[in-house]
Amino acid sequence: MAGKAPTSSQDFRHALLQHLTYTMGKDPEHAQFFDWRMALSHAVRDRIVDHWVASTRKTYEQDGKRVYYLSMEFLIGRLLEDGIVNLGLAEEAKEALDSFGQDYRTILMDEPDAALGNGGLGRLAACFLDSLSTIGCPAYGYGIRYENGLFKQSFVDGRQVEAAETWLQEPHPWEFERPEVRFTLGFGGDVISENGKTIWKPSELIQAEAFDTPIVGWQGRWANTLRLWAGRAVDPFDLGLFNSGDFAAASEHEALARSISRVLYPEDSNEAGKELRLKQEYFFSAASIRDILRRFDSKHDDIRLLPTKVAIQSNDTHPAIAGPELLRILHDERGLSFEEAFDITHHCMNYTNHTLLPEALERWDERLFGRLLPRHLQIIDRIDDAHYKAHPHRTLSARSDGQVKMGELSFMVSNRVNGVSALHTDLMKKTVFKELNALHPERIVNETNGVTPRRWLHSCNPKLSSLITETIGDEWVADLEQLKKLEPAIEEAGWLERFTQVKTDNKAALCDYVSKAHGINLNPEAMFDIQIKRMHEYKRQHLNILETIAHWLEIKDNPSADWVPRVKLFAGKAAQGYYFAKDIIRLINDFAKVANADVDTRDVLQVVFLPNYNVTLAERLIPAADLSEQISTAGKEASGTGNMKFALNGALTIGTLDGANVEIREQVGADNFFLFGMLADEVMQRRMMHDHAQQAINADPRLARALDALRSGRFSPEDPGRYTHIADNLTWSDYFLVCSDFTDYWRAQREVDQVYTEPQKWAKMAALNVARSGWFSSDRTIRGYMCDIWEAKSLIP
Ligand code: Z57
Repeated sequence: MAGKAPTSSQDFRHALLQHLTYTMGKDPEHAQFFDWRMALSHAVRDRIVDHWVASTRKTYEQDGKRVYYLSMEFLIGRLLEDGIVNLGLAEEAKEALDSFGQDYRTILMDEPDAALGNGGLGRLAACFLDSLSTIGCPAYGYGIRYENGLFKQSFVDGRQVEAAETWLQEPHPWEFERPEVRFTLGFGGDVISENGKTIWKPSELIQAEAFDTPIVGWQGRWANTLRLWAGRAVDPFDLGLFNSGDFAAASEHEALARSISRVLYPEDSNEAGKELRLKQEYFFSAASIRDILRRFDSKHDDIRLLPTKVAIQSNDTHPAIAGPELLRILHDERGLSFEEAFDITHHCMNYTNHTLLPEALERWDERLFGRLLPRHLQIIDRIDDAHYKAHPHRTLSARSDGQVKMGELSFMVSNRVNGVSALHTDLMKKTVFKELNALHPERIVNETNGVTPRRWLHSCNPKLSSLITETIGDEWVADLEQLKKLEPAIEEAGWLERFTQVKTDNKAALCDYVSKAHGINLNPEAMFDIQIKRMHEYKRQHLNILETIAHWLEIKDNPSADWVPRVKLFAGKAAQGYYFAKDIIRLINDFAKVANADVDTRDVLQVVFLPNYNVTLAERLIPAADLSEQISTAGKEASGTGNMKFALNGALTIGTLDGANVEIREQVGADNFFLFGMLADEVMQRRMMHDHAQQAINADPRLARALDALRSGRFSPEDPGRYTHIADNLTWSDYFLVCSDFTDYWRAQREVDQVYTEPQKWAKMAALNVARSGWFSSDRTIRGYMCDIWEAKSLIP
């Protein structure tokens, strides 16, 4: 691949100074962190652009099949370190900054996270972008350029408080505005018939403007584009109104148009159901479809070839309207028959399902849908009719009970539908898509999720990365299965000690950070037990805290016994309106306050809920973890990806047989995994028992005592009734079976304690987790999509 020759550190220093001077207009004497970060970003960006231009040129020349990954979320985090690491510029950058008396890490950490996502689904999209570029698959990510990303979380008296996130307030060096790439899109209006043709006449128009971010892969061999759409007014400013003195009304169009890309909906595994959300979905799907067709048309004049050049992946149902939109353009605007338009659409579209939770499956009221997208509603009916004709015995449809069902719709228009772990795919076939799967048994495939080893090991855990590279060479970074080669080394004299030292150092670094950022001194000798993920009842942070409370009570019974010291760390955001989840946060904070002040227990138990969980915080926490909490109710977590990051960084998992935990346990070995809890089918059985919670409580005095402690008000003396409703919920309803799994969770936790007292054994188990986690690379996942779903090829020779 062409591109600039490898740079010497002198060259890099020069580039940095050039940008500081001519891009930022600053003298080194007066430059702030921000100026240095921008100068460094531009110096790195220049090198990325060389690869990017070369890749784009090659994609056009070869005209291979392109992959289009449509996603409402891309949780990409910081990009500067990513670019530096992927291009191998770390040494040069450090030296260059050093020579100006600037601290490299401080500059890197000055960058705000691009938090254009909520959690797993958005982070998966970001890992996929990294892997697509590393593999050299020609691909575009398409999404929305939210002006405000995921809200910032802080705690006031232990309660979550949300504030707007403003990542674009400072200039963002990674994007290229493309004012020439604009599409006008419509909403509302009527559908009319004109000499046999159906025409949609929208009543409201809006423009989508493209912003491109280059995504460079490992060692710069390839770079793809993340194209994000921003809302713009067709007619931004009304001079007449302005001159008549109505200044606000004069800019109203622009304000309204911009509102479409203003905020990221903060729901995760939960439906938003708002009109603006549906508008966002159509806005970015329709703009992307136009862009895809424009690119195709520039080279081809036979639209029937579209499926040989275009594979579209819908990340969940959020972009599902892309299907009917493509169909509409082919049929209404380009004059293909409905059947042919459907056939072409069907061969381009694919859909990934990420949840079986009924409350997360998108459904739109047909009146709302018909008001915004009248023609699409008709097209959905025709898809339903066609499907019914082909399968007269089918009972479900994309539109029924006054709703448009985006899951069914996505299934019907897609060539492939995939789940995100083996268990999840299996359950998809047995539950939500049972009937559709029987009609189309070849359609559902599994692609177990993965994570990028560049960010989630090499970059976030440099010490472990160095140890691995010293042991087996550096090819593992782009070929993670090579971690297997560590297994013989684990047996060699001294290796496990070095491995343990890395963890110790990482824990010390985390202690340092927590002390500086939050004034809390953690015990670095303790086991670091971490649960970090979105707050949700199915993820059962309350199971964790309940067990912690029970354990604390036991320690208090006998403070001088030989307890295994633990630091329990939590982090995660709750959706603004999810009050139960917010109360669990508050409970953890309230309990932490009591426990951390307790002289009887504080040497062996500390509890901390770190605010504002984001990608950057995950990068600090995961390398320092001893124990990874993956304790969802079996059958509820589609996959999980944090679970993979922990195992890859040498944490042991305590977990249920849910999502990808099943495959992690298979890979690392049952002996190296702390399993507990009911299986997915046992969960379904148990829930039918009307008094499952009371039975569990009656059988386990520790559980009963922990619930009593909640009810006693001792964690909120100023408001003793604060947590009664949580205890009541668990006692009388407990949909997620916290009580029923408590006893076995307790047992597994004591086993964890036991093993932790044998450092050699623990270290070996942890090292085996690293050595056997190679399969969880998102490179493996993307190769699976390329082969089973997209029929796409790498363009790296
Ligand atoms: C989301 O982050 C996930 C599923 C959803 O339906 C929505 Br909406 C958001 C998550 C799953 O909960 C995880 O189990 C999974 O690992 C992740 O998507 C990526 O597949």
